[in-house]
Amino acid sequence: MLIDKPQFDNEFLKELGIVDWGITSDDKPSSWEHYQNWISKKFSGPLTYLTDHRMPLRSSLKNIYPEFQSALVFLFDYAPTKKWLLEKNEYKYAAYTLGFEGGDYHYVIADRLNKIADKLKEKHPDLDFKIGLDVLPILERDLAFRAGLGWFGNNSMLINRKYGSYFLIGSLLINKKIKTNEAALETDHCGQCTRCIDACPTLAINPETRTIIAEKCISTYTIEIFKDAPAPEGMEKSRGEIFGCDICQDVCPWNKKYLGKISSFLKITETFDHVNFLIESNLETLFDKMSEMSGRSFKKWLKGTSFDRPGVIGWLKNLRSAKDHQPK
Ligand code: B12
Ligand code: SF4
Ligand code: SF4
Repeated sequence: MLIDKPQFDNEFLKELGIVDWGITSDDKPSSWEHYQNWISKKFSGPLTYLTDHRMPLRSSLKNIYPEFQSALVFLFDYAPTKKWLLEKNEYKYAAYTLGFEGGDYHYVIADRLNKIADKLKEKHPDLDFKIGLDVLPILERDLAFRAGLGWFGNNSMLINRKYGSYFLIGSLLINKKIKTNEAALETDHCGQCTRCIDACPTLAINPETRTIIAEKCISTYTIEIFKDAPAPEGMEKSRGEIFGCDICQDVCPWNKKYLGKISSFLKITETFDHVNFLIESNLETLFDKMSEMSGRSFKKWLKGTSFDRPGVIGWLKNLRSAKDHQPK
């Protein structure tokens, strides 16, 4: 069944932190071959969830949601938090970790997407939907590309001409076809620029494929490795990142342009007040506190934030590596 293009007023979108959104009815990623090449070159490194039985599921949205007719794709901004961190020369944490009121974006953005679905259901009570937000086997950058929201940068980020790349991508896959033209696809605006490639301390960006060599990436090392492990070569040239890495975004002119236009902002809710402890503490304090914690008490402490993912062993590995590789 065909439905009219949904209209969301600006105030509603602003309240949800959405800076842009788009629609696509194309269930197949345009960059499927890039993904396959990436896997065959073994660039996925330790990220086995990208190579296991879920890999072929990414070839069509219908594999995970057979009723799929359209996707509404939203960009959830965290640039004001990035600006706040940059003003403080604070690089310990990737900005997305703090950009959603200190909470784990998987919950915060899922709530927001549910609010949008509720709004759609007021008009279309028989609407069915599935939330796309990191967890399902979907190539989400490609989905946003098909919805006309940006291009794939050399750093492999989805970049929007107006809003740069400090946003997360969340989508609603719905069982209705929307009366609208397919989005015009964004063209490449990296031009001759190579700033992200030059700035990456661990040489994790492959310029030919415009993808990341996951095992060299500081983001992989600090978020996805849950055991003790040596840091990637070049870590000493980092800025002291201990959870996630924004270096290849911070140097991007499209981000600088957008940051120049906005105000800095950080909001941590009372629920996540302990996140303030993380921001304010130095390496030694963090190390002392965490080395006394059991795995269970650590998870309980950071529950509901993005920080609990690598567990206490993973965190101690990050802190040890940060101590051993003080920025030069
Ligand atoms: C695994 C993963 C990672 C891994 C691997 C990242 C990678 N680049 O492959 C690690 C842990 C390193 C990581 C790090 C980060 N991630 Co991550 N990650 C994912 C996840 C779960 C899957 C990505 C994936 O499938 N990778 C496989 C590669 C091959 O696919 P891809 O990255 O989507 O790249 C596509 C394009 O680059 C395109 N492409 C490449 N070259 C070319 C050339 C041409 C001509 C064309 C047409 C296409 C094309 O093809 C690829 C396949 O579709 C997604 C969520 C999701 N379900 O999609 C989030 C996601 C990509 N991550 C996200 C974020 C925010 C980050 C970090 C910024 C977090 C941080 N600050 O530490 C960093 C950024 C690192 C970087 N520069 O990419 C966001 C990106 C938002 C955006 N604006 O792009 C996503 C979409 C999560 C979300 N829901 O918002 N991540
Ligand atoms: S996130 Fe950091 S380590 Fe990974 S590619 Fe970007 S700059 Fe390099
Ligand atoms: S830094 Fe330059 S090359 Fe890298 S993504 Fe931004 S515009 Fe593209």
